[in-house]
Amino acid sequence: MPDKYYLTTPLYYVNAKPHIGHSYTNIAADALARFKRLQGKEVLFLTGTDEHGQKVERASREAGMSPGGFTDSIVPSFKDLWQRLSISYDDFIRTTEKRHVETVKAVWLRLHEKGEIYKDRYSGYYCTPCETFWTERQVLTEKEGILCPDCRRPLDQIEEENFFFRISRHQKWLMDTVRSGEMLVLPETRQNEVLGFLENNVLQDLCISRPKSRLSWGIESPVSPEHVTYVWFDALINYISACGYPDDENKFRKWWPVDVHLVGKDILRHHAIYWPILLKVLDLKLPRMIFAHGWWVQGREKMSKSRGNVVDPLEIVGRFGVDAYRYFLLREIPFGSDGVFSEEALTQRFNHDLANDLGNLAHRTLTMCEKYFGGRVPEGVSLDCAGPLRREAEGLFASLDLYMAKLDFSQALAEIWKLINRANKFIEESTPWKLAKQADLLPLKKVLVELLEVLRTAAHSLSPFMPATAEALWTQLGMEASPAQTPFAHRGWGSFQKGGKIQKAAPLFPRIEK
Ligand code: ME8
Repeated sequence: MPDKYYLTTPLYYVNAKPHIGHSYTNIAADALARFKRLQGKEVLFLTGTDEHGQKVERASREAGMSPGGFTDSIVPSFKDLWQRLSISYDDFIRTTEKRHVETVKAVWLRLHEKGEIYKDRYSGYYCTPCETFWTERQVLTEKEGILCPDCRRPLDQIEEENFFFRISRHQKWLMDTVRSGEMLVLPETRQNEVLGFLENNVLQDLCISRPKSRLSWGIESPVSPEHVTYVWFDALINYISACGYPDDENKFRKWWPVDVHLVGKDILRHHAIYWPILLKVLDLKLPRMIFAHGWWVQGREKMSKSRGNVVDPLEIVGRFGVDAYRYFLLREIPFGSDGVFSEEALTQRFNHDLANDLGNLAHRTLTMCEKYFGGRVPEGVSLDCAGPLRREAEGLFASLDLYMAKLDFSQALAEIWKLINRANKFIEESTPWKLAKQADLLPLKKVLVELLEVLRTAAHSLSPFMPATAEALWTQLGMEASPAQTPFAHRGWGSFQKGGKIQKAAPLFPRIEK
């Protein structure tokens, strides 16, 4: 198994500030990156911003700013949000950076040398919110006018001289590649969508430029100074420019191919069709996996900046806390499905899962340590007196490996909660308050140590998902180091054999009264 793990998020458009949808992909990517680090992998977690194109140019004009000044003013709102949400990215790439611009130009030249591009007249439609070209055959003709088949917003009709990338002849190869699983497209519904698209459409060569007379905010083509690069063609290349293509061969060899591209289902086609074809033509390896997750919706519409129906993550985090927000997004819906964001559902998860299940287990266990043993971990309980929870606690890591390999964050969290709830039940069954009245305290000690071991396992396994909570719980247990620095290989049952001192603090999740 390779020791490196390279994962990416989309590069977000900077036409407006980030919303819940963007935070969703980055929180999922962060949980995965942290999980892989705990598995002992060296991780490159890449995120960033997509700064060129008509949509950003238009937004900058509306803001009365130059495109460069405008993008510089928006990028910090992404970086600040990622910091607030504990997103542990290793690299943040902006498509306006020199390292990226040079790679895009190198790709243009390579395609030109190989005879893979040609100039022709483009006659069709363009959707600025989606930054997508549409042909006459693909658009929706409704009484409101000619609409984008993806977002149902009005299209611009365009007629311009552009460069095209020959992709049509790769259709059969791509279908075979997707079918064989050589490039995994997940979940399965999305794989079927890609295959369905390829079966039902003749792949048209991809337009990769815009005339400068129409759009100046883009990377100039080294093949034609009258053209800039089409924003999608520009943006996709970030995944190789960030890891050194083409000049830093060592870096590129180390990280490429990417292990997973995390994207929303809205941009599946760009990643699962155009991108692998470009890689093939450049003689580069394909992504190992593309995972297209679902959408957070409001009413029946996708939450999006241009529809103006977005929820501000900072506002929610201000009231519920970062980890509750992370937990909710990852637990509430399976990663491939759509979900409705509601504060009622978040409050319910907060009170039920976090305050009652996890919070109470920690609070009750630590209170009993204080009450019966003066805040110390009871001593004299040997490791081999395995109680009923040990097997489940140790088995948890294997289940997590299994579910995280499928990016099933929700089920991974459900497995952790199975252990937490099993431990809560164990308290009821073993009635420690009665055991405390017996002359022989060994049975009580065993129960408490067992519970502390479970809390340690919970903190350890929760650390990719809820890093601050895991740290706080770890500290309350009197543990040293940090869960994020303790590889999963050290599963650690028996950590409390030598006793120790707990540091009980305020409840982790005080209930929210409605
Ligand atoms: O498409 N629910 O950028 P973008 C879930 N720049 N996820 C959502 C979401 C929602 N309602 N709304 C957005 C672009 N997302 C291009 C990408 S990549 C080389 C270029 C997330 O700012 C989701 O990951 O429109 C989606 O794919 C992405 O944001 C789109 O971000």
